[in-house]
Amino acid sequence: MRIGLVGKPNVGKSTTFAALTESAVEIANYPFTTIDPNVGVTFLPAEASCPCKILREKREADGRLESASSDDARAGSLCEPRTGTCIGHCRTVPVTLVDVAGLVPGAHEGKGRGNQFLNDLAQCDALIQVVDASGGTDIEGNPMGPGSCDPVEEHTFLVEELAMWIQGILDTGWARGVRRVQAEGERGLIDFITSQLTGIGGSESMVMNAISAFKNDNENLGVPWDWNDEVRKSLAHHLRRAVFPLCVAANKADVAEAGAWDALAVKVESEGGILLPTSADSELALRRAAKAGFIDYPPGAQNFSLTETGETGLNEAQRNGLEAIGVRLERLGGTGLVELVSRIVRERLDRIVAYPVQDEGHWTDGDGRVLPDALLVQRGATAKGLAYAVHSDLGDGFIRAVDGRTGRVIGAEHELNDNDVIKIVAKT
Ligand SMILES: Nc1nc2c(ncn2[C@@H]2O[C@H](COP(=O)(O)OP(=O)(O)O)[C@@H](O)[C@H]2O)c(=O)[nH]1
Ligand SMILES: [Mg+2]
Repeated sequence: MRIGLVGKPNVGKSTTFAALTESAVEIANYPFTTIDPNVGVTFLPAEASCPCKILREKREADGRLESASSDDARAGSLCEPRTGTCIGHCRTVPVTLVDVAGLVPGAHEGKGRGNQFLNDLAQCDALIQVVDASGGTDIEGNPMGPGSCDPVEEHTFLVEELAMWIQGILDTGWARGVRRVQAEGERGLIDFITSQLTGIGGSESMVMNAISAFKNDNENLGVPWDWNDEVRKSLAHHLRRAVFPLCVAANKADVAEAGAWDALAVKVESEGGILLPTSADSELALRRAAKAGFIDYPPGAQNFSLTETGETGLNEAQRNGLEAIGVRLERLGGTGLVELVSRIVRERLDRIVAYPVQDEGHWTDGDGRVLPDALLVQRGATAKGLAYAVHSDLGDGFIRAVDGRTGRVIGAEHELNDNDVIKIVAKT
């Protein structure tokens, strides 16, 4: 699962990236955080309580465990996550973020750092466009003073750039595509487009969805060999929406005027996206204060509280700074960042969380580690699909699975539910 941060310069992409990945790097020491400075891992709170809550309830009921003491740093959690954390049964799951710099006019033709930009983009499952909701910078990112630039224009520019990129990929083989349509009809069209787009993450089902939306949008289409540039551009837009769902962080919301992002929200939502107002620099300041031990600020929280260390250790200026951020949070309902990424994962990418284990009774791995992994899988994924997500050998050797909650044996095609605990039995 990989989400790209895109947008013109100076809108807050790197701030968003630093805020969302920094603490993660610290907590998990995740190996690929260091491979590339613009790729990192963020940890999102799972929607449902970690199944370790059930383990604790069972053990307490059996008299094998005292209830958690009020000074328990894990607030009752019993699991042992290999990555991320679990406090108070709030489990976090890893999502890779990429700071995709280099959007300039002509990026789709490789202008500027365009080629790097396109390579980074190609591997993403979804995109977040960070826009300057305060309208304080021009299209090249030069500071202009609030309200001097239109966020809708910023968004239109990006979606055009993306559509031109995809159209370029389609057009490269268009004559060949047309011959396939002449020989095989609609099937040929789907196969041709899918083969053109697999390199950037396009699948057959994405292409089919895009084509059907494209047909709904364009009456009297005629045959593909008659589709002019404008029609192919419309197709490219639909393909882009399917392959790269785009949501918007209306950033610098803290300094934007009320209503500054309303027009853009309408546009983004009409294209199937989500827009939330965000304040990346507030999130960054809060993560840093939390890391220093001054505040309690769990991921995704809408507010924070001073710790004892904070009460005694903060100087006047720091205290005032945090107070000012508190006022912003109140107005905006949080910094918006974790909520935006979480909603993209759940609603746009339709992911649920599954907990693979080796021991279906104790919910442990081979080393006795309790609920070591929380994996994001597509809603509708099967038990065998989960096996493949863990390891291809486990998928290839799949025999059956066991539902850890009920103890029932389930087959390869059994569809998983959110928060399932699953043991996979495979030939080795
Ligand atoms: N007021 C305000 N400024 C922000 C916010 N996020 C980022 N900035 C500032 O915007 C400028 C550009 O940020 P940066 O992350 O480097 O933008 P990038 O070029 O898109 O990566 C920096 O001065 C940030 O401190 C925000 O939420 N509110
Ligand atoms: Mg940057």
